[in-house]
Amino acid sequence: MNNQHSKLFTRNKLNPILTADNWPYPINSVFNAGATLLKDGTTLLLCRVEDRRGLSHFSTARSANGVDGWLIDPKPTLSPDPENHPEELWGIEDPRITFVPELNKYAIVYTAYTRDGPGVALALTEDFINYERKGIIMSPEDKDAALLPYRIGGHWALIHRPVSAPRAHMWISYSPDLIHWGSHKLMMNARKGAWWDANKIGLSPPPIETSEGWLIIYHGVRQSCGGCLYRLGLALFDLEKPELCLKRGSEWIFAPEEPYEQFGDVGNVVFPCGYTIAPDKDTINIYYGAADTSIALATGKISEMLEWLNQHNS
Ligand code: BMA
Repeated sequence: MNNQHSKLFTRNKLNPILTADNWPYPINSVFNAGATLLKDGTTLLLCRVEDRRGLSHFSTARSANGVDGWLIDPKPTLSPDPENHPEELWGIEDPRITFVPELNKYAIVYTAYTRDGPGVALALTEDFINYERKGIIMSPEDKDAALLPYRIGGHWALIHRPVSAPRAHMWISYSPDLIHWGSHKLMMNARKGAWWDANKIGLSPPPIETSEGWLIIYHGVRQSCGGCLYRLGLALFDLEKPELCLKRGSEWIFAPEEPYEQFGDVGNVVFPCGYTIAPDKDTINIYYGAADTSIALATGKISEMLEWLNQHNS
């Protein structure tokens, strides 16, 4: 399909780049991966792996070029630990990675599937081998969260998506210590009516820092008789006051079009949780879960996303 929103991103010819068949142990599916570029240039994906009971854990996959030649953990790197962390009773899902220079650690913000629904949990790691869990930081029902890489006005900032049924909007909260969170502010609301992003939206990967502001890729969930349809949009927020929306795109920029996105355990889902940025500081590799079944890659340019927002600000 050659429509306008395809132009911002090019799907990789090798898509889907990771599937259950690549895994060194039996699993159901692998999708919704956090991503980061390690100091030696290796692309690391922290993959959500769903086992054959339906519960999820995380495994890492490493690649020199971010496309193929993946080295996958022979066993999970982070498994749910319900004995010590009861909030992880039904698994851990959808990790977002932020490197935090002040701590010299990666912050992993993920969904902990509690007895009462999904909540937001935080763990820190230096090496993706040992993890320091901080526990649940946003009670259920809340998900789609990521940490900003540095303090804003002395406070850490967390974007997240609490549910106030039947609607769900993006919020931002602040903390002096990564544990106690407050100063909650509505960041961006789901639109209403027939819009593609009506009723339910959420942050996709962590915000992208640009000279113009925090560039955010978010998902809109269209609920219809045929099921849910997950599509992606763009918005820009103030660097120093990230709850302040500067621009919001009218149209979606990426949607399920390929068979591996349309068909799977949950069809019609594209769900990025991570990206890497090339040394040119413009080329961006977006890693997304496709139909809750596999991991796919699309490449674009940050400059073109910002330009598109100028033209499609609603
Ligand atoms: C969302 C999240 C994602 C999932 C998507 C589609 O609510 O739970 O993990 O990919 O639904 O099923």
